[in-house]
Amino acid sequence: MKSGFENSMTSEELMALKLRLWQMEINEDLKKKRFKVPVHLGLGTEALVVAIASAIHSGDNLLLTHRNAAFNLVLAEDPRAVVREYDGSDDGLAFGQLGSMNLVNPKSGVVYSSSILANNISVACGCAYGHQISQSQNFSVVLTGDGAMEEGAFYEGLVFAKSHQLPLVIVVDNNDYSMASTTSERRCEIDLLLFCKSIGVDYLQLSDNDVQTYVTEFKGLRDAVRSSSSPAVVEVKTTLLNQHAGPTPGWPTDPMKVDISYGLVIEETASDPIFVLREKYGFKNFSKFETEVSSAKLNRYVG
Ligand SMILES: Cc1ncc(C[n+]2csc(CCOP(=O)(O)OP(=O)(O)O)c2C)c(N)n1
Ligand SMILES: [Mg+2]
Repeated sequence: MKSGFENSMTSEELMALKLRLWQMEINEDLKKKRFKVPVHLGLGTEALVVAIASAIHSGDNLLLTHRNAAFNLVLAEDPRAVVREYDGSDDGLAFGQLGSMNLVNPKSGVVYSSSILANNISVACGCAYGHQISQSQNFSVVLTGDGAMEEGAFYEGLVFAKSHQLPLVIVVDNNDYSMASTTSERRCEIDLLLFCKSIGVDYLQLSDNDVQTYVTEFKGLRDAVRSSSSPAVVEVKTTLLNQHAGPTPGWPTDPMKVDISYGLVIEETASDPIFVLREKYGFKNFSKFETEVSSAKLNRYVG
């Protein structure tokens, strides 16, 4: 819904725009088969990613999945170091040694990323246990997906975290897809609210793709988890606007089309957090912000 066309975006909203731009630039690189590693972009997850990045403090731990590109782009001191990592360059974020799916950046809080579904949840429990034992004021955030939550480690981790009252937030990025299958094609529904309730874990669902709402919620969650000394689950409904991995479109007749020359909005629905921003600020203001962030281009795309 339009809210009166404010004149300036918040820093987090501008960051979401930049993140969209960077991911679209990388998508153009992927179309040209630039990288030897498979990159899992998160077009459509910008609100979630920026909110988590803005909520974590120094000393907090962030544990990611194969779909870590957007997080690493936002959290790196220089997002170009992420691209250099995909190039396998020794001046990449991890000296060209980690590539994409396992990319970490401990300086920014990204202590672990795993391509093995749900294995990061067990590791996150260890991190949160560490905060508790050392009596630090930090917490840990672990990302998982609607596919990864089918793994046993998801349930074991949640029960362990609750049993030990760990300062841990488990974020389910629910895009309704695990590779090419939708949730209903592969399993029964899992009512996460009910499951969390059954073991006394707080549950929150986010779905409106509004960057600022997500920022407020994640910042509040950090305080809540720290003060209650109890884990929480956040299920975020997202729409992945790119293919599982690699370029979009992925083949000549692919119905999903992403092209940087069309501008930063990919889908004109509330499924696209960048469209939500355009609705909030109005077309004219949005075009101004789009121009403003173009100076932050990774400069790798030659049109
Ligand atoms: C234990 C394990 N099983 C299977 C795979 C193969 N695999 C890689 S990504 C993926 C889909 C994951 O879906 P989801 O957790 O929803 O994340 P999304 O890709 O949608 O972000 C699968 C099945 C794997 N990496 N690890
Ligand atoms: Mg998924």
